[in-house]
Amino acid sequence: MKTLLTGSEGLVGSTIDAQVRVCGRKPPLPGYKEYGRRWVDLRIPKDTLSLFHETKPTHVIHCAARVGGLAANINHMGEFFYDNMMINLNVLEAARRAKVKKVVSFMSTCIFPDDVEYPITEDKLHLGEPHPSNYGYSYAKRMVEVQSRAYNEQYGISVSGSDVTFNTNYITVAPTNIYGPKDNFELENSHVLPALIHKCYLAKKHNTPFVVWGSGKPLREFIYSEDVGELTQILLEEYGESSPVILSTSEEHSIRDIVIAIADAVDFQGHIIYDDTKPDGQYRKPTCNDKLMSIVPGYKFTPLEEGIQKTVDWFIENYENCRK
Ligand code: GFB
Repeated sequence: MKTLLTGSEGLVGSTIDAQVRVCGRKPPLPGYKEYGRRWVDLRIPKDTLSLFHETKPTHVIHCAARVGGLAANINHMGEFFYDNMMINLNVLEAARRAKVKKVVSFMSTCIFPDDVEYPITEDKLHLGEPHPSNYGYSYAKRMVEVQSRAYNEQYGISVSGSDVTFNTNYITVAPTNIYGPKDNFELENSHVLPALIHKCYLAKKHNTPFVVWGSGKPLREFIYSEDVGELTQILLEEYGESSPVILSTSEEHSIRDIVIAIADAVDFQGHIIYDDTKPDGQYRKPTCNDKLMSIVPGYKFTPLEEGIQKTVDWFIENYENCRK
């Protein structure tokens, strides 16, 4: 099994990279010809094809994407659509041409319809418009599920006489809000949890108020990056259906709950302000994780307080060099 990991520098990719042996980005792995590490622009078809031609993986964990929080999605709607469409089209087509058996591609729970009966389940993916704050990203990500399903249908199995060959078995996962060490902690364009950790750290350092966007009332489900890494490996090896799997704790927390947990973890005693000139975005997107739990019964998720403390400790320890 030779696994190519795309997006290995990102939050999920770097976590998985630390957890599993991957090829295609580290020279050399035992039993694998030396392959120099180079950054590949996966939006360019020929560069993506040559990456697969050179690394010849049997499996792909496809984490690479153009991602960002609420503000980034609102301000870069067209780029988020184009970049993610090109990355996904190129990676899956290059995988197919390189005869890759298994690909697991990442979507997200924010791409599900905004007006849908809750809780969100995998079968509701295409039952309506995504939230207006991130429809560019959402439609591009939904297409990776369509492309995976279409490839499995056309190329999945080939029969000649009595011989049956299993070819593409491409699956998709839809994690809820992922957080953890090695995230992007940039103040304007990152996701809520890392952005608030950075803001709380600066508020404590400069004795200024800790400013939170919106009302703090919206609800979110959070999953720790190391749990996503473990679950992805299990699904890569044990799950083979075309329909997606939601990766979620299915535990909702208000933004205010998160603010309090972060203030505790940073030991911030100062003033907290909710800036209602900033958007709340989607009010909630509660998910049902029954399908995931049927595949990994009894899986123990990292408790939110523990994950936040680990992330805060990592951020403070790596403040000089982390993405911020
Ligand atoms: O992670 P986030 O930016 O995006 O969270 P989504 C936005 C929520 O956090 C809104 C509140 O309710 C914001 O009002 N919030 C409060 C903040 N303070 C801040 C802050 O300083 N920064 C940010 N960013 N938010 C994401 C998608 O949607 O869902 C991702 O953008 C991904 O691509 C993820 O799919 C699952 O949670 O709204």
